[in-house]
Amino acid sequence: MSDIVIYGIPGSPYLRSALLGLEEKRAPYRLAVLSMGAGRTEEYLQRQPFGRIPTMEHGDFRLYETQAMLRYIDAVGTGPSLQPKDARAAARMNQVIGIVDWYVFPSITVGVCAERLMSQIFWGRPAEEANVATALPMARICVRELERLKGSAEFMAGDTLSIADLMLVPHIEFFRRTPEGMTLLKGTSLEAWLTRMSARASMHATEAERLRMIA
Ligand SMILES: N[C@@H](CCC(=O)N[C@@H](CS)C(=O)NCC(=O)O)C(=O)O
Repeated sequence: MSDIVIYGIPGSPYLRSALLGLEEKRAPYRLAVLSMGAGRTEEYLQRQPFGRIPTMEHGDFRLYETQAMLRYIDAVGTGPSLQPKDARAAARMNQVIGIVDWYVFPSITVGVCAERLMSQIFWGRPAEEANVATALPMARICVRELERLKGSAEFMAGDTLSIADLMLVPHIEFFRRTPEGMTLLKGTSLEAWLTRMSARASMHATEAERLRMIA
């Protein structure tokens, strides 16, 4: 079987999640770097009709939606499983994945991180304070709830690394680079989890600057 190809733009948290899965599973892959705006081209919309990043190709099989990619990578790759067998841990993993897609991404990533860290690149303007202020209440709930769900476990869904960690960590890593994220995460067990996650080889291998250099 050919290598997995992932299409995306370095710096995208969802792209990083997919790459983290490939690195953790030590699956051979190639990153096809897209330019800014490529997600809107006819060619890309054939791959992902919603214009979102990343997408995946494995031989003649094409896939989008990051959590689906991670489940596929887990199934075809070798190494320890990224999905708990225990029913409750698996449900917790799925719950965290849902929280990332529905609450973390719009509030933490779009509302705070994109405004604070990317507004010039994305929109050619400084951060819009009103957007940050609107996003913060939801961001606060995300941090509080993710902490509660993790409890004293080492990972988001128990004692072993799972897709929940890989989906969440790029967003939280991004968040800690903002003043709001630094304040909200300070001293929490989520911050300690982020520090542990950041020490993993997969996190180093998927740093945006590194990906850009390799590309
Ligand atoms: N549900 C999608 C979300 C992907 C997503 O929203 N990616 C962002 C980049 S991190 C994106 O493509 N943004 C472009 C846009 O909003 O137009 C997935 O899991 O892959």
